[in-house]
Amino acid sequence: MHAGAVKDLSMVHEPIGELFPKLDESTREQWKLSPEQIRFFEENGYVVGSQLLEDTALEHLRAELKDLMQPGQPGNELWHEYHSNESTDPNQVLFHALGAWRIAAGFHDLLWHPGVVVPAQQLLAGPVRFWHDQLFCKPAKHGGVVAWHQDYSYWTRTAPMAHLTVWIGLDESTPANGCVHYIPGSHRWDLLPITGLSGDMHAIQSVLNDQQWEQFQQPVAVPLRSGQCVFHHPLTIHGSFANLTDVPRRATVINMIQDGVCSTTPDPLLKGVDPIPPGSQLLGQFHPLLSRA
Ligand SMILES: O=C(O)CCC(=O)C(=O)O
Repeated sequence: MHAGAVKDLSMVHEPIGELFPKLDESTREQWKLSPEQIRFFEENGYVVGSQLLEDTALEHLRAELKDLMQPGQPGNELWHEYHSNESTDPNQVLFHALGAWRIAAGFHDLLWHPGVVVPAQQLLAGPVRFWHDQLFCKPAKHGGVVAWHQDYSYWTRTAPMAHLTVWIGLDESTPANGCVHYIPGSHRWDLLPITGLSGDMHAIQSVLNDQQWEQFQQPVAVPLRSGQCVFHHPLTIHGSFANLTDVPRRATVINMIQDGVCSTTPDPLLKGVDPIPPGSQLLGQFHPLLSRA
């Protein structure tokens, strides 16, 4: 390792610390989604999950995040993507980065949180693998939007579509500070093209048909407590508005796949990783199995 380099935590495929509860058979039931929650997900394409993080864990992750958001921090070379501001407007800042789990122990261990893994096993109906993580942070007063999109528009380099996202708030999120909004039922729509993640909130409107346009008029805001989570389907349209309040809105996202999802491209799936040939499964250093059951 050269001076300033940090250990790449992607080589460790189990929790390193004690920050989060462990998954064991005696506690598995308490993390399960109820049949009503599963029905809600099937009907709407998203469902609010458990309170994953209490104060100590939240403070730990926020402290790690503060360091991760410093552009010159050690471990910089490990990011797959790093945008201090994904929008081009300094008054609409969206910090967005992929790869925190490789650099910071708390974000690493969060992948194995039973409140993530147990519901993911239920919703993906099988063993769960890690795809990648994301940080989405909007500063106070000049936080930008996350434009309406379907996650799978960005993921067609992997198939079949058996993906799941969990969004975990590191601050309380409200309609005022830019909580996530969903279009219920849009997980039954066809795949739409990429229309952009930042800047123009409504860019997706240009690709909607009349029926989709009508459904699009009824977005649902999902305000969450700090440390609470929400799961969504890879086709569910979602986005979040600007943050002009006096408080930040920071979140971390874990994207998961059912074990068996394959690469569809000879190119690297993420910047800085070896390619996985088309037709071969995602596995190895960057795609640990999070659960076997
Ligand atoms: O943080 C946000 O507002 C949106 C996050 C997002 O797009 C996602 O979880 O897929």
